[in-house]
Amino acid sequence: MVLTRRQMLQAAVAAGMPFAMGASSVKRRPPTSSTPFQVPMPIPAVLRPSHRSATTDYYDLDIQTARAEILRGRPVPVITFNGKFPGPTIHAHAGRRTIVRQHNKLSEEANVHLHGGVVSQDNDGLPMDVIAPGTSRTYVYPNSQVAASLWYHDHAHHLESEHVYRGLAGFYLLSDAHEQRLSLPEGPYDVPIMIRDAELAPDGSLVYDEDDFFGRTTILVNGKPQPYFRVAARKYRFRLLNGANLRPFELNLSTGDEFVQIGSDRGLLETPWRTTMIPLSPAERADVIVDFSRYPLGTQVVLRNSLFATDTTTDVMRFDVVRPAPDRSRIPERLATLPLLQAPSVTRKFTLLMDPAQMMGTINGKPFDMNRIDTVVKYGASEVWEITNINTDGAPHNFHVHLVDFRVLDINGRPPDPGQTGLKDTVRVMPGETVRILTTFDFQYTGTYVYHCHMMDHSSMGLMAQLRIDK
Ligand SMILES: [Cu+2]
Repeated sequence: MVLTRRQMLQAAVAAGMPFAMGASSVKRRPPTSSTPFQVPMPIPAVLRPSHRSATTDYYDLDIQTARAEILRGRPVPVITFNGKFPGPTIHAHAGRRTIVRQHNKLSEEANVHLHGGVVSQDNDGLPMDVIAPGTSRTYVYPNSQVAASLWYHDHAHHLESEHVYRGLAGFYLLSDAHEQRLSLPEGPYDVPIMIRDAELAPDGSLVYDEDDFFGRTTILVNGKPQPYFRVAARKYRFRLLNGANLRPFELNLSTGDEFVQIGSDRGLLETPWRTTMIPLSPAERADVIVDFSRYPLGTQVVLRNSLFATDTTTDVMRFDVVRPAPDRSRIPERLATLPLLQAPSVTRKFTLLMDPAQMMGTINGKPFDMNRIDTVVKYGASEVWEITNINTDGAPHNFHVHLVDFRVLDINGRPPDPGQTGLKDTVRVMPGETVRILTTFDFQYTGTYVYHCHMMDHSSMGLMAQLRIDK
């Protein structure tokens, strides 16, 4: 009998092997896995507005198939915004509106969700609110929130997972006057880095095999496998985004040196957090400063992953320190003032489960149903949500709520690391963990939104539910 990878994993789990052990028992090196650090890391191009008014920047994006060289010299089909893999970066500024007209040139539905955006229900790109093939849709983003590293991606239900996997994702970097006054590294020294995994066929094309965590053994950074990036011996700000469908990362530097984390999902931390390890589950962001002035020219510093890491998923990318450069940027000891936590009036409990035998994900025992509202919240209410990963096979989850940001109170009763104490919209929930978050539902809008696991294979298989905020 030939076992599928899934059956092998289930056998490993039944034998009491933890998830990570399961990984090593079934891992295989795909024929295309290449030597790391052979290609430069591209920086996604910044999208230019189609036009500007006194209050608004207008953009046009085509959702279209295209070809990309994931492996050098082998163009393969991908699904893109404007033909770019990953999509172009949108720059936005608080107080100025962004309006994006999306043209769906695919032969199937798609839509666009601004992850982390405080936007009305009609502009949120909810799973059932899709752009029919051959039509256009305009999304309005008011940008009335603090500076943050956001991103946009497809969210059409049952399609989002494969669409994002094949390339429908890009950065949306929102700045504001406060952030600009801080003298953080900027311009060419402020670099978005989207990290994900993929399974590549021998011809270099993307293989999408639903929920196949262990098959995705190639790490891509801004669309290229384990690239290198030439840096000056000075401070850089990196906007780290986990753009993977399933894979959580724990990132470190090969020198053992610290990152200075200055921000998380929804903006700056109150104070910089010096740490040697950055955890990043799918859709989470971490803004970090790395100071390369501490290294002699010629130094190579590898960004590494230590979570569920195998021989091909340990090295993420390499920074090569190649030139001196002046540096007037600084890292203030006070970055932001976060809103005070409000006393909660409601506590709710949520269990997250992915049942691989049924290929079904559930929250509180129920798979997603567009005709069911699972949670009704009063506008302005402060609530604690207690989220438990009840998978017993070692599968990690995470938890994302649209519209709002939240604060992580504790993880299994222990306070989170300082890097997790800022404004969050996605939080990792490892097997057996219970994470308590607190939010006040006063984000300008009422209406229906969703909350879900952001391991997109899981959400597309039902690990999602609906929230209605009532006046
Ligand atoms: Cu999940």
